This record gives sequence, structure tokens and C-alpha cells, in this order.
Amino acid sequence: MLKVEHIGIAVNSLSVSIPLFEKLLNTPCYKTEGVESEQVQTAFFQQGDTKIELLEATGPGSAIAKFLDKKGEGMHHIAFEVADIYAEMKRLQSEGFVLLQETPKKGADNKLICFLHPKNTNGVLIEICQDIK
Ligand code: CMX
Repeated sequence: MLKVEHIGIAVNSLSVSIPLFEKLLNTPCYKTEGVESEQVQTAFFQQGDTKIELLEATGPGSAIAKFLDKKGEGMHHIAFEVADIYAEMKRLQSEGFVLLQETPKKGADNKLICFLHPKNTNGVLIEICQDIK
């Protein structure tokens, strides 16, 4: 793993949380982007070498909607940047981690992504991601 690429935070409303995080981090939101396949709308903040991603559900089938229903707003996942997502998925699988995708899928911010099931990672949802070149 190269670094923490971003930390994902589930929120009820981006229109409330974007100004909140702009004040908190003292930096503007540099991008909002919808990911239709995940039924989420995202907002990004650069913070040094890493990012904060706010996630709002856009449909009841969204993993974020389910998370908010069950746990409420809060930290949703940690994403690690990797150099070769295919090699890293193979390595993690061989170490016994449960991958939630068989092949990487397209995520927000021009990334290929794959999630690991939180049951096998001490209750923390982990994403690995790689820039699409
Ligand atoms: N962090 C930690 N635990 C989580 C979690 C999260 N983000 N989301 C769910 N869980 C836990 C649940 O609390 C539950 O635990 P218990 O069995 O102890 O109750 C368990 O995982 C199963 O969860 P569930 O509510 O029954 O939900 P599902 O099994 O339907 O889905 C998960 C859970 C992680 C497999 C699913 O949310 C998923 O596939 N996530 C990956 C995709 C995703 O999160 N997309 C949104 C972000 C997209 C983006 O960043 O662009």
C-alpha cells in the first residue's frame, strides 16, 4: 500500500456537510461527483497528501443509505492507494481477506477501486484504489 488516499465519511446531506468541512478544514471542496453505480454523490477535500470524501446516498439501494440507517453519520471507509490493484487484490485474497469485487470497478475521482469486507478487517471497511491512467 502506498498511502492513505482518502477517508470516506457518510453524511445525510452534502449541502449541510460541505460548508461544515470547508470550515473545519479551512479549505474549499474541490470537486463533487456522482457515482451512479453506487447511488452516491461525493464531495472531495484535499488535506495535505490525502483527501476527505463525503458520501451522500442518492437512492435507497445505496450502501451509504444502508449504513446511515444502521449507524448514522460517521466514518465509512479508509482507502489505500496501491500501485497495481490487480496484484494487490490477488495478494489480499491469498492472505484470506474477502474481496467485495472480483474485478476492480470504477469509483469517483478517476479511480479503479475494490473493497474488502469489514468482517475480516476488524470492523473497518477498507478500499484499495489506483488512478486510471
Ligand atoms: N464499515 C464497517 N462495518 C460496516 C460498514 C462500514 N462501512 N458497512 C456495513 N458494515 C457492517 C454492518 O454493520 C454489518 O455488521 P453486523 O453483521 O455486525 O451487523 C455487516 O457489515 C454487514 O452489513 P449490512 O448492513 O448487512 O450490509 P451489507 O452486507 O448489505 O453490506 C458491505 C455491507 C460492506 C458489504 C457493503 O456496504 C459494501 O459492499 N460496501 C462496499 C461498497 C460501498 O461502500 N460503496 C459506497 C462508497 C462508494 C465510493 O466510495 O465511491
